[in-house]
Amino acid sequence: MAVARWHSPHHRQSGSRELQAKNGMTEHRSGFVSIIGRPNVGKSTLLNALLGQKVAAVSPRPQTTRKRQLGILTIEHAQVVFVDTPGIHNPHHKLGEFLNQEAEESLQGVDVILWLVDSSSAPTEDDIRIADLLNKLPIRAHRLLVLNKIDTLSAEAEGESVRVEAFSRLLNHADVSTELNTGALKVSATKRLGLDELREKLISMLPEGPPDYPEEQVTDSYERDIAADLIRESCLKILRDEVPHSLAVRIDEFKERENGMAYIAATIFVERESQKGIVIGEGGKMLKSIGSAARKEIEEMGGRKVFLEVRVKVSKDWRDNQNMLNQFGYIKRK
Ligand SMILES: Nc1nc2c(ncn2[C@@H]2O[C@H](COP(=O)(O)OP(=O)(O)OP(=O)(O)O)[C@@H](O)[C@H]2O)c(=O)[nH]1
Ligand SMILES: [Mg+2]
Repeated sequence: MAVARWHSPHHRQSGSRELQAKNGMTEHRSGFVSIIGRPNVGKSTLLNALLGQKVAAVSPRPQTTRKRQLGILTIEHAQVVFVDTPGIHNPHHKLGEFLNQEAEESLQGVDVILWLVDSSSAPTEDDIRIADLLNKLPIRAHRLLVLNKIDTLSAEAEGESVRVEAFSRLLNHADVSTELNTGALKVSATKRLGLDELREKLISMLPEGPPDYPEEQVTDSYERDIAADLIRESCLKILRDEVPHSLAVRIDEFKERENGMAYIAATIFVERESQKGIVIGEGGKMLKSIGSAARKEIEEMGGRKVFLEVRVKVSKDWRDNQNMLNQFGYIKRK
């Protein structure tokens, strides 16, 4: 997989493309689309579905995504650089503050802000918080309201329009594209409904210009960072209680072996001794299933066999410990 470092949208090289656009030399469009929304609405699922490949961890639990991540879609007439972000919520730890900051910073300097909402429930406090942020934005990027999970709504059209109305009412309408009642902006990321229309709508909102990234590049994340997220994803899916939120994963070693396999050693950090016991499970059973589910995902991502070794360590209350947050790369950029 082609990977590179995070590039802030502010740092993209846009000079040449502005010139090209001015000269009318191209009808190619390119730009940045931030996907924001409260936790668990399906932002990362939507990103993966739009790209047609998995670059972002996904789970049924909130706060799966912890860092901004680019997903780059290159097609013949356009390049869309999606920014997947952590869910915006009411924070209870330093970690939560970091997550919100990651998401809020992604509102700056992008061409389109895609506000993804969960159509299976009425707007929540977090949705209101996000709408307020969007209404207060000094620089007006295009904003687009998209309803996800329409597969969960009953067949009566009434359910959909009630939801569209409830969410769009939260926005200051002067310059919002909500495309009410067109059906174009109601999607199901898991059932792949409405994605072609959404993609074309987004492209039409981007400026003309050449691509910012090489066509083979699909994300800005290193494979080892995605591997850490996939291990955390498998914990989030397999563990039942509150433990998953107290989890962080560090990759200690990532080596390509001559036989074509990769060797990965990772540590799962939890906040308390009791949680360590839960993650390891009776006779190490739980850790074994976490490791084997993660290994499969990492193998699929890299297209090669992986030998994965995982251990568990306690780092007391790390979610409120700035040093530990730094170690895991949850570092405020400003
Ligand atoms: N029924 C249904 N479920 C969906 C759909 N899209 C996503 N989901 C589910 O919603 C859950 C959350 O998905 P994520 O993609 O991790 O959500 P997120 O918004 O990235 O969450 P955070 O990273 O925690 O902010 C997962 O269980 C998905 O399978 C959809 O269109 N329909
Ligand atoms: Mg996510």
